[in-house]
Amino acid sequence: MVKVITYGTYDLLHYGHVRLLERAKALGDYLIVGVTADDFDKERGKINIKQSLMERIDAVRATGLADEIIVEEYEGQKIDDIKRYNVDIFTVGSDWKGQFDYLNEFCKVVYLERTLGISSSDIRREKSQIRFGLVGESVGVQKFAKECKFVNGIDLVAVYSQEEKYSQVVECPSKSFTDLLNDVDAVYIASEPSLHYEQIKQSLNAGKHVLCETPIALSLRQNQELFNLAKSKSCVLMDSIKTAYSTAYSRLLLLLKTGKIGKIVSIDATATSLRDASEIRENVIDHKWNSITAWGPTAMLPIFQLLGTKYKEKRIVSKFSNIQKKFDSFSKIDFIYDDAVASVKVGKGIKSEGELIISGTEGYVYVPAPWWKTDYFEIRYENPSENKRYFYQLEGEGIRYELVAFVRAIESGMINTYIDRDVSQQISNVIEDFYASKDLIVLR
Ligand code: C2G
Repeated sequence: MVKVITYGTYDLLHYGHVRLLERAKALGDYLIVGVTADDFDKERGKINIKQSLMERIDAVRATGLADEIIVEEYEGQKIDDIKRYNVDIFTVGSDWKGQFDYLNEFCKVVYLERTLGISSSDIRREKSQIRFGLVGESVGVQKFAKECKFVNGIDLVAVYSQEEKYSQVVECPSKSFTDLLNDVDAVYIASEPSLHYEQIKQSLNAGKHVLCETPIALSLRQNQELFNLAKSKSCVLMDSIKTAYSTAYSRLLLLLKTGKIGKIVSIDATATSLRDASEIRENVIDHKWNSITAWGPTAMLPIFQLLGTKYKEKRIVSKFSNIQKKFDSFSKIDFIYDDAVASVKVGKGIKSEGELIISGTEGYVYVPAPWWKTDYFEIRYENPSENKRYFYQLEGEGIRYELVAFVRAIESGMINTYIDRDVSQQISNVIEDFYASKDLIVLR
C-alpha cells in the first residue's frame, strides 16, 4: 500500500483545495491530510483564518478524499509524521516548490500544479471589504497604515490628520474629519485624548465602527455614554491597547487564571520612555499625551484584568513638568484591594525598567522590558529548576492581531472580549480622578 501525506490550512475550502486532494489521492492508495492548528498558522503568519480548526477538518472530511486526518501543530512535525505513519510520498501544491526538498531524505516529494485563479485570501477579501480610515497625530497612524496590509477584509481608504507627516500615508488625505467619515465604514482614532469623546460620538452617530487609542474618554460618564451609544447603533467600539492582543500577554493571563503562581498578591507594572524628554524639560511639548494618558492605560490593563476593577482605594503620586496643563512627567498609582496590592509607574520624563512583575503565593511572573509588546515571559519558583519560559511569536507589536480582532468583531457583531467594558471604564475613571486631583499627591 502506497501512503501519501499532504498538509494545509484548508480555510473556506474551494475547488483548488479539492483538486489538490484528488491528485494527492491518485498518487497512492492511502491519503493522510494534515490540517494546520490555529496557533501553528498564527506562528507562520497566517492570521486571517476565518474558520476554526474543527470547521476546516470537517470540510476536508466531507470531500471523502482523506483516509485519515491529523492536525499539524509544530514546525518540523512533517518529519515526525512521515516516519510515524511510514509515508511513501509527501505532496503539496507547486506554490511551495523547493520548500520541502529536505523531506526527500525521508520519502518521495511531489509538487502538484497549483490551481490558478482561486485562493482562500481572495475569498476572504470578497466576503468583506471594510473601508477603513485613520485619524490623528500620533505614531499609531503610521503603524496602523503599515499593519493594515497584513489583514484581510479591510481597505485603508482615508486618513485625516492635522500633521503633514501622518496624512501622507495615503495618496489624498481627507480634508476634514466629517469628509473621512463619509468615505469609511470603520475608523481608528489616534488623536489627542481630549478629542476622543467627540470624535467617537460623531463616528458612532454616523454608524461607523470605532477602534480608538486608549483612553477612549477622560471620564467614566463619557466612557459609559459611548459604549451605550455604540450598542444602540449596533456599532463596534473597541479600546486600542495593542498589548491585549499579543499572544504572549493573552496566554500569560490564561496561565495565571489557572493558578500557576498560586494567589496573586502583588502586581508591579512600569512603562516609561524618554523619547520626548527634552521637549518636556523645555516645556515645548504639545501637551496632548501626558504620561498618565500615554502609558497609564497600558500599565493598568494587567492590574484590572487580573485583580478586577473593585479596588478599595488608590493613590496617585505625580511629578508635573507643567502643572497648569496637568502634564505629568511621572506618575505612580497604587491600588489597594482587599487581598492584594498593585502599583503602576509611568513616565515620559523619567527612565525606569519597563518590566511587569506579578507576585503570587507559589511563584511569580517576570515579563522583561518592554513587557507591553513582549513575545516572552518566565514563570519562576522557589526551586529554579521548576522555572518555565514561554515564547510566542509577535509580529508588528500586536497591532495586526488587534486589527484582525476588530474586523472579526465587525463581521460577527460579537463584543470584543480582549478588553472588557468595565476595564475600559475604570481606566477612564482613574484618569478622570487624576485631572480632578482626586486621590492625587503632587511632588515638588
Ligand atoms: N492549493 C492549490 N491551489 C489553490 C490553492 C491551494 O493547489 N488555488 C493547494 C496548496 O498548494 C496546498 C493546499 O492546496 O497544497 C492547501 O492550501 P492552503 O490551505 O492555502 O494551505 P497552505 O498553507 O498553502 O498548505 O506546510 C505546508 C502548508 O501547510 C501548505
